[in-house]
Amino acid sequence: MKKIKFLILATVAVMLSSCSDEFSINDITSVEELPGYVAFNPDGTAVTIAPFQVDENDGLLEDINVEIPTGNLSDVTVTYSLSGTAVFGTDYTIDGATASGGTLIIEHKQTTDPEDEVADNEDIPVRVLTDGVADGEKTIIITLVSASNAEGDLAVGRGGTDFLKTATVVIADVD
Ligand SMILES: [Ca+2]
Repeated sequence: MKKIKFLILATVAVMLSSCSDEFSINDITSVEELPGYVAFNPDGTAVTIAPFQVDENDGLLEDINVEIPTGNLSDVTVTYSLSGTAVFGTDYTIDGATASGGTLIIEHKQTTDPEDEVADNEDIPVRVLTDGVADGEKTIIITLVSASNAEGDLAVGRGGTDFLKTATVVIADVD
């Protein structure tokens, strides 16, 4: 029994020493150099996001979330474009945006705050409007265009791809 314990201890000791041999200060540097990106926040690990189905009288939508899964070292400004059949100002509004698009600030989370354990993220505050006219279904297409912070530019879409780069809101008519 003692021999087995010794063997286990010896194995652990060898593993620990080999770990420390492989560690280098470059590993820390490479963490900071991970390519950051900004993307729409899907359920779980999905790489696509289902269209948001809403009614035109739903008011402010609270599910259109943009995240930085890789974390950020300072506030990130995200620009997005707007398209689709819904008319800005008539069918919907977004604070701080115009018909062509807007910006979003994802604030750097303070790690000293225990509430801030989730990935850094922010909602795009889309508010749908009812118009009193039976005018059918309309869509808003929100596309992430660019993102940057004090450290430089970040990619948009998951890993800089087209995945999670666009979100669609389908507005059902209630008139
Ligand atoms: Ca309507």
